[in-house]
Amino acid sequence: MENREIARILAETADLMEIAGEDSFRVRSYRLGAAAIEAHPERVEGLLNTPGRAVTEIPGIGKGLAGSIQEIVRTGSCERRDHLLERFPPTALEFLKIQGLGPKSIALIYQHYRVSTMDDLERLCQEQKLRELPRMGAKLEEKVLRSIAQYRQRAGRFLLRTAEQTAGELTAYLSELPGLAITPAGSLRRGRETVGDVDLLVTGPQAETALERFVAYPRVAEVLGRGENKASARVGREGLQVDLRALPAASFGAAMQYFTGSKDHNVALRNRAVRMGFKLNEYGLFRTSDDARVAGESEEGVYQALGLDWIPPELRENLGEIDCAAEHRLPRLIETADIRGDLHMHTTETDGRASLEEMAEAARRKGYEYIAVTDHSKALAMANGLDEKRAVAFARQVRALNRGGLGIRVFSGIECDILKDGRLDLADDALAELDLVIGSVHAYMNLEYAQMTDRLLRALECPYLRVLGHPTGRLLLQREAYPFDFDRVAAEAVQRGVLLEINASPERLDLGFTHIRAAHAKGARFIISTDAHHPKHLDNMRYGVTTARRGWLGPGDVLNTRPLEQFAAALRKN
Ligand code: DGT
Ligand code: CA
Ligand code: CA
Ligand code: ZN
Repeated sequence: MENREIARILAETADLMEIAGEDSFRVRSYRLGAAAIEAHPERVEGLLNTPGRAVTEIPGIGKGLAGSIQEIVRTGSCERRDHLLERFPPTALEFLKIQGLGPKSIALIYQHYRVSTMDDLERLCQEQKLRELPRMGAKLEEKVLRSIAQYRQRAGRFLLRTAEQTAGELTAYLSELPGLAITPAGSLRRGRETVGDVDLLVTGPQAETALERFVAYPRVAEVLGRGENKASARVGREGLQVDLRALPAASFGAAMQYFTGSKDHNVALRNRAVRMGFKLNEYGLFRTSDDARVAGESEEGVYQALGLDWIPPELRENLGEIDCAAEHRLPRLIETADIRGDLHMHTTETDGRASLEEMAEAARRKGYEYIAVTDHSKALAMANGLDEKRAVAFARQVRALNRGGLGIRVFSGIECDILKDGRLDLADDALAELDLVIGSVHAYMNLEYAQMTDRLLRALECPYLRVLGHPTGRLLLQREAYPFDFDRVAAEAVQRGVLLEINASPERLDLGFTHIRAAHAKGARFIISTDAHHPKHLDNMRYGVTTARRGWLGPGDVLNTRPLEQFAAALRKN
């Protein structure tokens, strides 16, 4: 069992305990425990199986929690969670995903009404029954209804990271068959931030055996279908669906093209083929006049026969890429190898899990030339954010560190909260001491459209602000972007030379690709950064790069592709 899975079950237990009104101290210990396990660099299951070692070695894990963790690794759940799941309908955990409903409100709703499904909850709001409960009103009913609609839209989708991990596991498992070529297709290959199901294609002499082997995979929870050249199954505890297709080599390219999609891209491509006197499907490209196969073995071949340059999968959304490919003017997209530094990360000074030196060393090992360390500011009291004095002391510490020959240049930065009224959390003279000021919204996310727009515009007025951090505040599959006039804020950021962050954390990927493209068209420039709270999070950079590619960005659009000297000069210029 992966640490992530253990952490998820602990966090769920904490949520259920809170709904049950259990002691808040104990709830917190489960939640902190979940975070500690998630961030722990070695596999907890391995640790448990090593004689003489115990989970209590991990900071933040006490004796009580250790018992639950052992149970979870052994049985997939723990007694405490099982009891609570019996008391509440299984949808209790789903209700927590509805904005506006915390554990306390959910407990209250359970006490007063017999609700067990999302439909029940929706009906309660429509019948205006929520407002009969203490501290609930018409506004909340509206909010819950809106949130239920959003919930339905994202239900059944998974983070790109989850899809990538499942595909990776299966690829390793199937690769034991000799001569098998395995390729991801679908939204996973296009790098969409969330994925409905994983599409995998295999070809080779053993392709049919691969279907056999796939349905026998130990983590397959349910086989959904098994045909001659296709099998579908739900994999893992999350129940992510995987479609595996076995294909002959002669049409592998055409199948890759077809099953990569998107559907809109395929429809446009097929229309182009028809106009040119061809027929295009997953078996190949055929001349209409005599049914002769013109292409199909390779994807490049298919595009080429249609008079097109090969189109990177990230661009295949029918948003102008086909015309560009016809005119040979597709952009050279940014690649992970172009990135020379990471500019947003946290340390033990606030809510990170590693020291400044450890983060710098991890970044150096990745081959970066520079990093900026950007801990939180004081408004984020829970994270022990820096006040002016600590921020200035930190800048000094970084200057001293750089004199010591770290093998990587460290810039002193801060992720400064944008307060409710748009002022930055720290005074100008402190911000002036730092090399890089990122401004982010972490609280009061439910302001009205106009007020949120004004707040962000006001933040951009601060002369020390260099980057707008995770600019829309979305959390994938959990929280929508806050409402504001994005075009106006992006235009103002361009005017003032403020860069927009593409936050590479797989839970955020904010900005998303449509916003990136819109801002790019206005002349915006970007940074891609991981927001790492642990050295291993530095590896998330690739998700940010994929999102930037989906936004059509090249290396020149992203400041942290610059070599150190150029980058430092660009920072100073402001
Ligand atoms: P997802 O799974 O919802 O994240 O998105 P996709 O794009 O992976 O969609 P999926 O798994 O339903 O299908 C994989 C690809 O197969 C899709 O991107 C394009 C192709 N495809 C599926 N259905 C159709 C269709 O009705 N027409 C065409 N032209 N292509 C289709
Ligand atoms: Ca799919
Ligand atoms: Ca599929
Ligand atoms: Zn942040």
